[in-house]
Amino acid sequence: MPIAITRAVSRSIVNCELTHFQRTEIDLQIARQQHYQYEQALKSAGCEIISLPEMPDLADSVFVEDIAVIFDEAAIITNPGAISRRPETDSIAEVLRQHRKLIFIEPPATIDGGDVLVVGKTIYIGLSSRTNDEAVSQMAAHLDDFGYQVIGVEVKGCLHLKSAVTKVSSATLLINPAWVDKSRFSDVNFTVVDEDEPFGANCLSIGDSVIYPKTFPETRKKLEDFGSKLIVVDADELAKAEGAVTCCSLIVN
Ligand code: CIR
Repeated sequence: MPIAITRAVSRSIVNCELTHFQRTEIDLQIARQQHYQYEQALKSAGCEIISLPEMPDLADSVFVEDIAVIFDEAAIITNPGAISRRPETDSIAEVLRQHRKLIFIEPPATIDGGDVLVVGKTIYIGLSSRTNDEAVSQMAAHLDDFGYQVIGVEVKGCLHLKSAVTKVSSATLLINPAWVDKSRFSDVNFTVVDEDEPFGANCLSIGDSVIYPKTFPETRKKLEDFGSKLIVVDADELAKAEGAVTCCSLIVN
């Protein structure tokens, strides 16, 4: 059974980092209710949940995806691109140490897990405002031994690579081609987001389930064709903090 690591929404979420969004009011109670619903969705996708306690002073700590990248062979602990997020790494490392050998990304490399898309043995790394070329080099050096190929991909107009493209299944990517160049990905099929739903490219695929936000009904219709079990969640409140459904968990298979 896969394990999903989550962390409770911080009471300081209103002070979250924002890159492409204007700050709008975030209702903590609603954000926590929606996060609870997300954890239930992870359970119905077959995960056991490790729900970590709130970190009151770390505004973005609910977005655990950015702090690690987990492979069968090891877990990479990132050096997050936003300085405010670097204190999140110690406690995630402590949890993952029980499941995997740890590898640490070191400065001057910076990388957020939201910029890492693993498709089989190919690892696409978004070159975003959070993730730099040095991180691509360090990831390649660490992961080459395990047989992975690491490819840096330019991202524009959004926070992370996985704002622009995620996996619906092992062979199909859900993509917003305005933010990332489709031709950078090989041996995959694409489903393109509805043109009125640019933020709809982030889905979380676990086994034969796909967790997807309520907010993007037209793109959702396209996902229904895949025969995956679609689990629809309300994720609007944390979306105001520039977070989406992959961001709020780390999956240990
Ligand atoms: C940040 O800017 O770091 C947070 N406010 C949002 C992080 C979302 N994480 C993700 O897309 N993986």
